[in-house]
Amino acid sequence: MIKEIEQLLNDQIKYEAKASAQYLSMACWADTRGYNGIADFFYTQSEEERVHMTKLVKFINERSGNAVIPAVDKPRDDFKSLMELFETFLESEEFVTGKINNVIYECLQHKDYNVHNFMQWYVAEQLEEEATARTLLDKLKIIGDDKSGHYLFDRDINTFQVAEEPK
Ligand code: OFO
Repeated sequence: MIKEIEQLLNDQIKYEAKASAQYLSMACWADTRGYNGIADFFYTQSEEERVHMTKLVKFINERSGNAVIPAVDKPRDDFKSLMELFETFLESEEFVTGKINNVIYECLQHKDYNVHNFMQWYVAEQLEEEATARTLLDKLKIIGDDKSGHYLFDRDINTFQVAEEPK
């Protein structure tokens, strides 16, 4: 495996681990404030990010590279509102998308079409996750500060059109 690309994939492991920890922290925030639906949503998101991380770990190791498991900083847990919680979700997804686009760009520079092909799964996944984050944020903007709206949002979040993992 090309060393520069291996390093970028290892960096990507860190970003997926960071997202997983962040969403677990967001699940805790919601869980301790009575938002059980939102908590479930973020527990699931956290698991998914862990799967994304493991997929990279295995890919690197199977191609005779060395996956490095990173330390992860303490995630944020100081959200002032549901709006801030979901803004953080969208920001996190946009950040990861930017990093994935950079891996794709470097794959093309190095003519590494193998990794380029592998990363297409992540491109599709990011599209879905960003769309989900925007949809949920749009709904919260409609609801504003209305407490009964928050109650319904929490109750229905897992019935909104939430994207599935690409195959
Ligand atoms: Fe790993 O899927 Fe989003 O961040």
